[in-house]
Amino acid sequence: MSNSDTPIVPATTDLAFTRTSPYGSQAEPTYSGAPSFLRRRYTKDLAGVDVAVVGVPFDLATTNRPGTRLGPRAIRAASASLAWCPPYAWDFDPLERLNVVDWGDVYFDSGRPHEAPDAITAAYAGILAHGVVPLTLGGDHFVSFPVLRALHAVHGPMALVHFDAHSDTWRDADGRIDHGTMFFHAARLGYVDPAHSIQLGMRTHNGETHGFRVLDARELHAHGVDAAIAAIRERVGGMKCYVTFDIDFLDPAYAPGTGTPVVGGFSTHQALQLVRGLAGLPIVGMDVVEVSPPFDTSEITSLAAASVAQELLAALAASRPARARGLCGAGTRARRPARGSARLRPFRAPG
Ligand SMILES: [Mn+2]
Repeated sequence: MSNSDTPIVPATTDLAFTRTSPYGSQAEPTYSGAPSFLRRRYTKDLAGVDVAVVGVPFDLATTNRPGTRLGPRAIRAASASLAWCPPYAWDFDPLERLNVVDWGDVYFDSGRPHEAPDAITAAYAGILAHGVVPLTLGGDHFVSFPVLRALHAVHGPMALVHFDAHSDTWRDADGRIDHGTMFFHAARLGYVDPAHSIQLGMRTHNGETHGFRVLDARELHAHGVDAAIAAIRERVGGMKCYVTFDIDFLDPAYAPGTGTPVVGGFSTHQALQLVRGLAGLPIVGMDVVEVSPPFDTSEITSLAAASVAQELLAALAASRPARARGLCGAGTRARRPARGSARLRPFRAPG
């Protein structure tokens, strides 16, 4: 807290319904109130909105442990502890630059699982008609497929930036609903352009890359975060891109609550650094998937997912112009940034 004249006093509760401005970070008791993502307004009204947070509680495509249908709710709950101040590394509050709302969850009939993909795509088509960037909370990783299908109808082929322990490009028959094959289908159908796409963190075998650049776990561990960021930015170029973050990119020590954990992964610190490196890319959609709360411990995984999602918002906001500061409640400490700046707070060594 740098606003020494502003005490950390919760002004109200249920900001999901009671907030008076769509902008800014505002304190609310972490343990109470309606748990919208980052305490944003809970609404289906997307007029003037920049980013719609959308839950897709679908976990019928998982090949191992289920439970990610409970992911959106858990990520929202964990995000309550992040909502009172901007993400630490940045010199601005992304929520002062972006009008972000929580749209709630996509509905589908769990008794008709094969209809779910079309239901998800149809819901996103309606959301995208308002010109928003969707930030999806999964759900298992299959949900990226119906979301990409809706985005492709608006934006055409996209670059995919994919963090995961798994490539999810294993060959598969048309129409199968599987959380390990949807990027094979997405490439085959032209939703994503492998020549501009990059997959990071893989540590499971797949003999085929289908033209994707695969920066696997060994290469990422060996050459580090900065080299990976350079590789991402070179690969994407100026193409519109979709960022998908499977929480199992993280090592199980940092994300135990997931369906198909694989050891030898990455820390939350490394993940946040990588996401910061996406600042300025032309992101048209993003997701954080595969959080399975029944396998989580102490909300480690859902907090990691909420933090990655918050950092994705900052990466998107970094290239947006600063707007005049709105009403900021207790807990806001961001300084007004220069127009269009994308600055990280400088690091100063102690002493
Ligand atoms: Mn995975």
